[in-house]
Amino acid sequence: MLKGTSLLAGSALILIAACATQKSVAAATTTEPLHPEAMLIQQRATVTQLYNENCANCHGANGEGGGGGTRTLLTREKFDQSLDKIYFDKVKNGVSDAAMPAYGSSLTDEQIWGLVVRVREFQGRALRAEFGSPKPVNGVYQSKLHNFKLETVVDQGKGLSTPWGIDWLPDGQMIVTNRPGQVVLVNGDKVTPIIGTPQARETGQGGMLDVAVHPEYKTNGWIYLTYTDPMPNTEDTMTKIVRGKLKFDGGTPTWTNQQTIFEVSKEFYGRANYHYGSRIVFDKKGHIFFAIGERGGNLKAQELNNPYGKIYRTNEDGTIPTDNPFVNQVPADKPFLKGIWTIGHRNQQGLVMSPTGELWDTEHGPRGGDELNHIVKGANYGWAKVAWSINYSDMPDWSPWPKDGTVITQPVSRWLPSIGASGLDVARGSAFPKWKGDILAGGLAGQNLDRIRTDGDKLVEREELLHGLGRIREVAVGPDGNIYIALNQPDKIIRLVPAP
Ligand code: HEC
Ligand SMILES: [Ca+2]
Repeated sequence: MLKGTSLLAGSALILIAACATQKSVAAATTTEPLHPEAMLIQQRATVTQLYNENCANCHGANGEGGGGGTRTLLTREKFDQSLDKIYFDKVKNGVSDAAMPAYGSSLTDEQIWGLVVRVREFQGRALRAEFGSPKPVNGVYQSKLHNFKLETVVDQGKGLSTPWGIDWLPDGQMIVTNRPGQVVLVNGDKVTPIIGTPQARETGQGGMLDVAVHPEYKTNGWIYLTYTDPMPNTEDTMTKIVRGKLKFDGGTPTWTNQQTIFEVSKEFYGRANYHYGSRIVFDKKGHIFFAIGERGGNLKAQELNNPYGKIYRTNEDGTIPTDNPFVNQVPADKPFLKGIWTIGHRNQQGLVMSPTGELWDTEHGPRGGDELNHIVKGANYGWAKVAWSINYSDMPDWSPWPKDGTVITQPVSRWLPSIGASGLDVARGSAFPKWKGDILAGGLAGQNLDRIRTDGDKLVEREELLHGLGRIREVAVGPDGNIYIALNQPDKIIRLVPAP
């Protein structure tokens, strides 16, 4: 560490180094306080600076090890979330038999956690470079439990544009949302726009979002849509949910009978054009669940006086079940908040009700810390009090463990580094019997499809099935049990089908 310090020019970095050096020495010898200016600069240090000044000298510039008797951190065994807390504790308390200093007195918990995330970023990059992506052999992907191949369902240039949600009508036609605003029917590879769907505003992450066909569609004809609703004459928007029916006018599908299911008061429309959520699922007991993102509200996700960063449960017509967890705690003049089921979410772009009745979400962390959560009535999922992330600015702004006693339900699985979690379903049906009950999760920036097996709230395994084919925005198991994927860049729908 001292050697690293002497190589540096420029006052700020030297002061950070001096601060950390002095402290780790101090921890061993005296309790002399840091120079106030050095302390202040250390408080403002980015994770990159903290790593380079405190850790690189022993662990190498990218975690490859070699200095101070360290071995490489870049192995598959070490790239395991069950070690996250162990790593945190080792950095905080030191490794006495291995000459690793303790940083608990010189770095905050947030800084130490940020360094663990940094190590995860090194590992993610190095392991991808070393092992690459799942690759087909003669068109067949060989995963642990099933071989599969990919088929194109709707190719590029056939009428899809940033496809966001997929569901099926009982006659086998697919219904797909295009984020710029259209909702389309897909028959074979023929794409037909539905006339008269609500006007969504495509802005940032917003637009036409999810679609869900009622499980009793044959008898009631309901289709649900979530979208970015614009406030007229302003830039303000908010997630809104409606349902409607299809009428076929001389073959042209037309949206009719629209009813509003979820709409917040105008004071909650805002200029932020991100973190809308938004997925919608049925529990087949007369309720829907849907996810509304935090809309840039951060800690507002913790409060019951606003709609941001929550998962909701309402009856299928939008009315409120009397046994919802917060009906008596939300402001009386904002009845739409009575639908709140859970709090503390960030941007939930995956939501699924498993065939056994378990509700799961995936949501985006900032840099690192995308989450798979088991959603349980009334629980708090932590944002923005805690997170498994570094901030986009490279500042260590969070640790995963609350210090103020708040009870947080932690993710069952987390992605460090981030995948941009989006699209979630549970494998079922006869096509992939050995995957039955496994969670299938997609990633945008990560361009990955992961299969996740859990045992209660414990992660059993996570296997990457696909990587690098495009941004995966939606994952949906079809009526045939095949696994359909909406890709963005290129904009198309593909499916996994079993292969010998
Ligand atoms: C003086 C050298 C030294 C410095 C400085 C140092 N470490 Fe270590 N660290 C070690 C040694 C030695 C081990 C024992 C494991 C090994 O063989 O690599 C270790 C272990 C670890 C482990 C646990 C690895 C495992 O597989 O269990 C983590 C995580 C870690 N260090 C992170 C850091 C971070 C983050 C910093 C900077 C804040 C840091 N270390 C600073 C020497 C150092
Ligand atoms: Ca969380």
